[in-house]
Amino acid sequence: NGVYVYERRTGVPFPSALGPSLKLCGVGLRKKSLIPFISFDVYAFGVYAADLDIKEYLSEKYRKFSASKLQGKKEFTDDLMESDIFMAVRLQIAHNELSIGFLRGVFKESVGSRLYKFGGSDYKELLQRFTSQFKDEYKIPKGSVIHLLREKGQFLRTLINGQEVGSIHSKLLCKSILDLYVGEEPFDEPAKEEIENNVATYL
Ligand code: DAO
Ligand code: DAO
Repeated sequence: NGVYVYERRTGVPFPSALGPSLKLCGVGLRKKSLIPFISFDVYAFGVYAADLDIKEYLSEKYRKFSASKLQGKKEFTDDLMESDIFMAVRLQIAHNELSIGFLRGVFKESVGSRLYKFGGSDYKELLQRFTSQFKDEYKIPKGSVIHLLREKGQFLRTLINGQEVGSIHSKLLCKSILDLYVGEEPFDEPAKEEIENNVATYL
């Protein structure tokens, strides 16, 4: 509907809604450090969730709490990550010189650590399926937009500049991806707080 929220450090605009059901809950920045004190911006992100799904899955349990009580409540974010709520993360690449091979390595490390944290031993095959979606021939200059959709039934669907590159049915993978943004050690802590607050307004 033409309303945007801007990620303040990169100036990247995020539509306040995606399609008829996904509402923007928070925006943030994914950085990557190479050596201590030296880091660069990888992408700006926006986290979206279907407001009606939040109501359906979380209202009964959490409606009685104020937003400030829910802030930092691990059970609340765990339920958000595990319920069958339609969600999406929209990423906009903030850097011009990133090769797909380099990014694949970065994502392998982050997503791999979460798959291992939640899934234990047999995570390698799933990680391989996820990262092999990002083929060397894709071009992702600065400004490229990637959508990671957690669809009903726990499918993780990936779109690069509007083109679908794959869909993987795995609750563990969906949870692991969302954990990067709203879990215990998120990429951007203030963004996580903003997401928690906005999700609470849909209860
Ligand atoms: O930021 O470490 C991370 C995890 C990001 C999840 C995967 C994002 C997919 C981006 C694909 C771009 C390259 C083709
Ligand atoms: O801009 O890359 C793009 C394509 C738009 C993808 C956004 C996904 C929104 C999904 C909404 C579905 C509603 C049922």
